[in-house]
Amino acid sequence: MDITPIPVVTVQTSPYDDQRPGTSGLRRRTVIFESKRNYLQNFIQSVLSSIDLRDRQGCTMVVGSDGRYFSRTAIEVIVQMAAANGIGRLVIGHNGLLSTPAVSCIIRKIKAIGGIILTASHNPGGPGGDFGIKFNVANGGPAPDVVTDKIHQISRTLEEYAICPDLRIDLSRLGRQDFDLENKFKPFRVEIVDSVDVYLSMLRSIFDFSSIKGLLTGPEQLKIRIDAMNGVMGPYVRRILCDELGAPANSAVNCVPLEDFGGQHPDPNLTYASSLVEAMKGGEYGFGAAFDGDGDRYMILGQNGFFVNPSDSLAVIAANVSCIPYFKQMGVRGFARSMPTSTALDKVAKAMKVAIYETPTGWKFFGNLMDSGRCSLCGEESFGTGSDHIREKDGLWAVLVWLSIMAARKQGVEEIVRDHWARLGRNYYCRFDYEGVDPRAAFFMMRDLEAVITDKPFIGQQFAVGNHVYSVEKTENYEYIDPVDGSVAKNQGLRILFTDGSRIIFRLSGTGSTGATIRIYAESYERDPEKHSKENQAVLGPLIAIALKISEIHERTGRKGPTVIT
Ligand code: G16
Repeated sequence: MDITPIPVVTVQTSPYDDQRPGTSGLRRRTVIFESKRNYLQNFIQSVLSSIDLRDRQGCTMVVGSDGRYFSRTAIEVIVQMAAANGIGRLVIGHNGLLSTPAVSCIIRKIKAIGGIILTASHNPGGPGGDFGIKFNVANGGPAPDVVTDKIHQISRTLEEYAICPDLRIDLSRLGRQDFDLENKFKPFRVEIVDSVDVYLSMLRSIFDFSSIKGLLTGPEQLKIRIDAMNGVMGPYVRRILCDELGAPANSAVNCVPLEDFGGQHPDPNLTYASSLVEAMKGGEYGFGAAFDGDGDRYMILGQNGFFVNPSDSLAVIAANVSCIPYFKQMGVRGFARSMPTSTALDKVAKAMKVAIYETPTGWKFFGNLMDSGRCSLCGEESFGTGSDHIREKDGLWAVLVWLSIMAARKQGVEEIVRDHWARLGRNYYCRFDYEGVDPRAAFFMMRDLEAVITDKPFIGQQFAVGNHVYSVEKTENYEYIDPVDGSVAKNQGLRILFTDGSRIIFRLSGTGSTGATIRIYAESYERDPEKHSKENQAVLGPLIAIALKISEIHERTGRKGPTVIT
């Protein structure tokens, strides 16, 4: 215990009007956090003030980061401000590192009031990249709209913040550090914990480690290649997949968390994880996976680079829950997917007679469903799958699910997916992203498109492309009423449903840091197994052509094509 009490000071500040959290947290260019006076402090004060004073005093919070540039500075400020705002204890990952799923796991395990995760997820990092702050609540999940609205309200009128500028901690020293403060909130304790331990013991209780180990080390050993993309997952991959489950050390690449992710985009998709894709195409490995910066997103590849679309991954996992001890023990209460995620999961739910929920994009919407016992497994097209073991999507958990399924079914990735399609049909699916679009152009495009598609004559309209005719069955600006608390989320995406089950969806992303990102999602269902080996583009091309035509996206944004196609 330090002997001299540490002073608590109040600092005058001016509010910002752009601190509304997006789909998950506040994401901005790093330079904004670094150079705009008190930009970080204002947001942290708004987060802390959003917690009722009676709940805040003496409570415990979890803090972690994906290791990106500016995280250490931000953690120091958060520690100083948490102490000054009456938080009793902070549990922080060793060297500041904790994956987003690990934060969710620890919040639940130690019954913390919430947690702060310093990450801009899959966005690039470094001084020229992005920085972000996620705030998770007591259930371990992202703050729901009612909380983020409150944070935003506070941030718009904030005039001062409280801080202990002299308080210093050592992030590299495991164990407790106690501080005596010059105010009524004392003592203040910081606990530096191993980044992997608690999360690992949770995974042990969910999976049959010996069966996965058998797959990775047995006589017919499955060769895997795991890419941690220089993000936070490196230590988790090494410890869990290599040390615990026996995968050879050279199965894991890019496992040292780097402040700028090695100059790369830590986004596990076919574009940004291209080196993994190339390695898998060589045929040497039977299973490949990559994670994003903070470890909640994942991508699965099979031998020769066979890509598992995230919506299919969710559906395959749902259809094979019996391979996982956790689900065998807990049973399956319901499935959920975000609205733009393909309806492949719905086919599984129907076959298994399990309830299915459709929610807006954003993991926060799954929280109420899981807390109320309605949902056991959920996922999104944006490379996220998870279950009610925590309240975040969980990349490494998904990898262990896949390995468990492969061990139980004694099949490769492609075989499992093709069997699934043969049984329930294939949902061809793709997403076009237009990043960094002028926000006004994006706004007006969406506004006018809504007027076009919700105009009565649009229903029943037929679009003939090639030899296919698509008839519009239903259109809407998607709105969600939470079945648990009745809260309403409006404006969650424009969708056009066709009579043959095809869908086109338009949405503005809530995770970009500059300009607007327009996403177009296209989906088409094919029951006939004879037609399951077509190129995505060939099947979805007509739908994309319709989408481009009715939105006039290229004309209105000045773009010639999308930035990324998934
Ligand atoms: C966040 C949310 C996800 C959401 C994704 C994409 O993920 O947690 O629920 O699907 O953003 O959102 P948008 O389409 O609005 O960009 P992450 O991994 O970025 O934190």
